[in-house]
Amino acid sequence: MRFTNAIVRSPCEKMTEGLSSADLGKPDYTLALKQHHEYVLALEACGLKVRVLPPDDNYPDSTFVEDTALLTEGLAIITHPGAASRKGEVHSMSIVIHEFFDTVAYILDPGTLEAGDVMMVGKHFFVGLSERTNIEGAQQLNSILESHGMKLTVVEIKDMLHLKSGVSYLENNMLLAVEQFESLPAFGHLDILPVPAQEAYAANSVWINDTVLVPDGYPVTMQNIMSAGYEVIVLDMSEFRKLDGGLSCLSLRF
Ligand code: CIR
Repeated sequence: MRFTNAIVRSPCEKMTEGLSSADLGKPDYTLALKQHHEYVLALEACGLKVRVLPPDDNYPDSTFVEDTALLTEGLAIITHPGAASRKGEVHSMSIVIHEFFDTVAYILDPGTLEAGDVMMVGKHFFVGLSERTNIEGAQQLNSILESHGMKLTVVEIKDMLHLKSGVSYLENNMLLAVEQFESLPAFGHLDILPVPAQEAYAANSVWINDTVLVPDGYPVTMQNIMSAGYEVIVLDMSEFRKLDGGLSCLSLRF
């Protein structure tokens, strides 16, 4: 598989009012803009054409575009975020997605789903049930994927925002995972690259065309990923981490 495109949204000044459980203080907007720019450059270095959407102060968390859509080959699914302050983010994203996809499906009330809870492993998807993604949302996603020849497995998650806060698929059958997922039967067919507890934030790393984006400051995980044969690009994510955001959250890749 190769990705050719990405959609990102520049952080808005109101990001300082974004949702957070991190207790790391407010993000510095100027630094966040710089880090976001570096992120875009990294996507381009991986060969992606990047569509940069303008900041949207109506939605403090709108830079975390990953949660608004699930993009698969030939099919886009617009989500229905579980966080009240984020539900409206999907409207402008839906317009952009229609430029790229002919087939677009929607998650609807009472279903909630944020795509940070969805991990793609080829044509097999995994969805985490979280405070943002409920069983109705997962069931709707299952019906949509099934009708397009894809499969969904539900996994329970605990003590994290989204499934992909703790697990990332690096292609080549390789799963980067924190301890709670290391021996989960649902992932039994995958090779596990464990992430030590003190580096849990780095479990959200992103495979793009054989390069892995890794957050700065997690040397064990970075070394493990390199030893597994991947090129890595290290990115400072300090300001997004303050809002519980990881590398995958900042883009839609397809
Ligand atoms: C939120 O709580 O919704 C944002 N502050 C962070 C979203 C991170 N998104 C992701 O993990 N996919």
